[in-house]
Amino acid sequence: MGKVALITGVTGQDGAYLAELLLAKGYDVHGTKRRASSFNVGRVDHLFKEENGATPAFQLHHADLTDSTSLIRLVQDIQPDEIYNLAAQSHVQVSFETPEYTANADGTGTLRLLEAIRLLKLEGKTRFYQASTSELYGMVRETPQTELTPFYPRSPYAVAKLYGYWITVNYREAYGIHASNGILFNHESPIRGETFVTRKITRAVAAIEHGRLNKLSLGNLDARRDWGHARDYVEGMWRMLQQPTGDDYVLATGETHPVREFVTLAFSHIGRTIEWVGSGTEEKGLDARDGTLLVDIDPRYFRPTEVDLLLGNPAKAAEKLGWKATTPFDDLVREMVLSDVELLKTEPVRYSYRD
Ligand code: NDP
Ligand code: GDR
Repeated sequence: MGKVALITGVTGQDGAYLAELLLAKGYDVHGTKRRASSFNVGRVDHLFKEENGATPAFQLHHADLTDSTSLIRLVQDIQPDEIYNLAAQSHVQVSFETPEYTANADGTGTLRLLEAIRLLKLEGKTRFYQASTSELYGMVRETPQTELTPFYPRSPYAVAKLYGYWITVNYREAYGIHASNGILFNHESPIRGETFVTRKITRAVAAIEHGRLNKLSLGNLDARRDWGHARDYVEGMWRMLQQPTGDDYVLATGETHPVREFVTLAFSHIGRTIEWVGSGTEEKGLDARDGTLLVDIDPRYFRPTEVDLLLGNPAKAAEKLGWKATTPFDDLVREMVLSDVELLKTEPVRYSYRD
């Protein structure tokens, strides 16, 4: 019998990559989806297979992290060997607008899953992965950031994730659950959510290339992030749960780049060179050839409190898990731009290349 995994948030970026990885390893994979008024399983559609009457290796179930009963019932039915808790209201800026919901889903939601393991007496069987985040570091205290760097969250999202982090540690220590936190730095891909800055940039660059958009509007160009590829990071999640005991690990590339650099590089892949002029909210990115305005600043996208600099040290994951990020920054940006240029050839025109 192969192993059985439950992935909450399987319809998101990481869920899709992780499901693919686990299916390739012979797991039976169960994922959660939320009821929505439109089709929302596009990222995992290709994982469904006709099984000629046999139980499919990939199955979806309705559940919500804010609904204990749905989680308990699911864990009871599935009896998973591994739970990957990836579900979350994952957008930092949106968390300032929906702080209570974010706390409920991202903070208390983690507790609900851990309690399901405990109530069902699965402490000795079910291993647990919590999607923790470099946003926990928030205000810069030291760089590069390690598992020992103190946390100072700077958004309702990060504060909710702080609860998720510590309740995972607590259930490991109190009840002996094999529970691990992956403190993951930003990771991106061609299926990254369209409102995170990298994908917003690559979609806008593609839209400009196809003549569908004139300019890209962004917020803070000075923020620096340690950006890796999601495919590498889901491998790290799996490796954490294969260890003899639960623990906490940073997954990062060990390189940091400002948003401005991502933009410049992305435009270079459609043959446009950006010349940056002005500063602060007056900064603009012009086409170096003819001065066309390609990038401007919209204060709407600034956050009430910002995380200025993220740079991770993945030495522990390298030593204990044999893990390392394998995708160079340049390759990541190129892959995302080329994918969006291709996608927008056939995507119906959308007027919302912003946000
Ligand atoms: P996405 O936003 O792409 O996916 C989030 C998933 O959670 C989606 O499947 C979403 O469903 C689901 N979800 C949201 N709210 C609920 C809820 N209340 N109940 C059940 N499901 C819910 O995120 P990523 O794949 O990028 O990230 C995965 C996890 O890792 C998240 O927890 C995120 O906070 C964390 N993380 C991500 C990093 C990154 O750089 N990507 C870095 C560090 C941590 P739907 O599709 O219906 O919206
Ligand atoms: P982040 O990702 O907040 O790091 O959280 P995001 O891509 O949203 O922002 C990165 C940085 O870019 C700046 N920025 C903008 N961001 C967005 N979304 N839109 C803009 O127009 C824009 N302009 C500038 C932001 O201010 C920020 O500094 C992601 C999420 O995946 C979290 O779930 C995860 O925990 C962390 O990464 C690690």
